[in-house]
Amino acid sequence: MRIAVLNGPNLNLLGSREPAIYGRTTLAEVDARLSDVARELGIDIECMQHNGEGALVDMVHALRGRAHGVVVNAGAYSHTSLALRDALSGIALPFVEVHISNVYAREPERRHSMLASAALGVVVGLGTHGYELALRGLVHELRRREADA
Ligand code: CA2
Repeated sequence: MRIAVLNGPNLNLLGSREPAIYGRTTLAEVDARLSDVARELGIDIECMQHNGEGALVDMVHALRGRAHGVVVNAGAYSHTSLALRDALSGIALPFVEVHISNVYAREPERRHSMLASAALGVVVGLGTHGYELALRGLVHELRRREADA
């Protein structure tokens, strides 16, 4: 089983700025932790980050036939990008949306997600640990589906 982990704009800055909101863990540390969890679960993961909306759409398209599911923190594009939702829906892979911060406790414009209605699930406000929870939840669900098939 292969899971893709996609991060969107500015998440490359994790750990360096705004620690009160996003914590002190870097994206490289998040990716390293997810690799350990993937090994424990016996799956393959690939972690990617891009700042551009079109590049993220291209990355999603490239997952078709290569991945079984996606963990995605699309950053600010989560709130705006119909294109990204179309891409995720288009490849028809289950995905879990992650937000490090509790977007519902922040500015009103962060309270709506373009992706959530198409997601298998959403993990919000649990810091960078949310990526691990999303990965474990996604793999659990994919294995349940495999067992039912
Ligand atoms: O809470 C999240 O994970 C967000 O997806 C993060 C996005 C924000 O636009 C969403 O509303 C919620 C922002 C990512 C920017 O990350 C930074 C990290 C450190 C310093 C500056 C930005």
